Amino acid sequence: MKEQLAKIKAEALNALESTQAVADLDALRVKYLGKKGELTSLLKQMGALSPEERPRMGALVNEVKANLEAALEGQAKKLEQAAMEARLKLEAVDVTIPGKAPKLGHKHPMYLALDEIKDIFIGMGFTVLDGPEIELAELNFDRLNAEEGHPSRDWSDTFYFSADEKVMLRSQTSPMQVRAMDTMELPIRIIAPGRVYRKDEVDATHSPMFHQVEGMVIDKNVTMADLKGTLNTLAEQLFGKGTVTRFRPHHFPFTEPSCEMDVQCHKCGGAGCPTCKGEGWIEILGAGMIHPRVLEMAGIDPGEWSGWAFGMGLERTAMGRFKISDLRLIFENDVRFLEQF
Ligand code: 2NM
Repeated sequence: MKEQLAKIKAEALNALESTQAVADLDALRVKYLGKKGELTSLLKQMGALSPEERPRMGALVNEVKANLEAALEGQAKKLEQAAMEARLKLEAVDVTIPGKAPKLGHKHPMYLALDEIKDIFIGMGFTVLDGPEIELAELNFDRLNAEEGHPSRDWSDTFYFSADEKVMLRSQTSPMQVRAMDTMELPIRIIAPGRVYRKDEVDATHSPMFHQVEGMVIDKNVTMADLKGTLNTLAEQLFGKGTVTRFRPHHFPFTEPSCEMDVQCHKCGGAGCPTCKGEGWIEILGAGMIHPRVLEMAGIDPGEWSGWAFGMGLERTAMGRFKISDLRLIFENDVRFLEQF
C-alpha cells in the first residue's frame, strides 16, 4: 500500500508538471483527489490494514493529499501567470509605431479657380462682396435696366418663389452691384462672386446652378480704357503674360456700350484646334460701361461719375484651365475626381 501511495504521488506530480492549461489541472484534481479518485480508493482499502497500521497509513495518505493540493495550486498559479504574460504580450501597445496620418481634405476646384480670381482683383484694390442668393426681382432685374417683359425675366428661365414674380433665386450676382451702389461711398471697386440659378437642363455644359464673378468700378473719368486695361491684366494673370485678348461688341441691358472679351487660344495660338472648337479664340466674359440709367436709379449722377462692369462664369473658365470635359463632374463631388486637383 505504501508503494502504491508512492507510485500515485510520483505519477500525479509528473502529470502535473506537464499541464499546459488550467482546465488540465481540474482533470488531474478529479483523477487523484476526487470522490472516485485514486487516493480515495486507496483510503477505502484501509479496512484491510491492522488497527495499528491504519492511523499511520491514514496520516501518510493525508500528507500526500496535502502535497498534491499544494502542487496543484502552485501549478495553477504558474499557468495563470504564463497566460497573463502571454496576454500582456499580445495586447501590448507599441507606442513607437508611427501614427496613421489623417487624410486631409483640400479645396474644391471651383474654389481654387475662385480664389485665384479673387486674389487677382484684391491685388488691384478691389473689395470682395458676398450677398443673398434669394433676391428681389427688383434688384436682379428692374434696377439693372431689365424692365418688365425683358426676355431674361421669363418664368421659364427664372426660379421665382411665387406667381407675383417679386422674389427669386438670383440669376446673376449683379444685384450685389446694386446693393453696393445703394450702400457704399463712391468711388467703388468691388467684385461679387457666388452661386446663381437659371432654369437650364443639366448636360455637359449646363447646370441650373453655377458660379459667377461679377465686378464693378465707379469713379470719376472712368472709361472703356480702364475696362480693357483691368480685364487684360486679369487675362494675363489667369493665362500667362502676353495673352492676347479681343473685345467684340455685344448687348446687355445694364451696360452701354457692351462687349465680350475673348482670349486667343493658348493651345493653338489662334490657328484653331479642338480646345477652341476651331475658333482660335475662347470667350471669357461680358462687360461694358455701366448704363447711365443704372447709375441714375441708384442716385448716382452719370454726369459726374462713370463706371464699368463685367460678369464671367466660373465653371467654364475652370473647365478650360483644369481640362475638365463635363460640367457635371464639378458638382458630383466624387472624391476620385476631386483628388486630382
Ligand atoms: C455682365 C456683363 C456686363 C454687370 C453690370 C453690372 C452693374 F450692376 F454694374 F450694372 N453688374 N454686372 C455686367 C456687365 C455683367 O455679365 C455677363
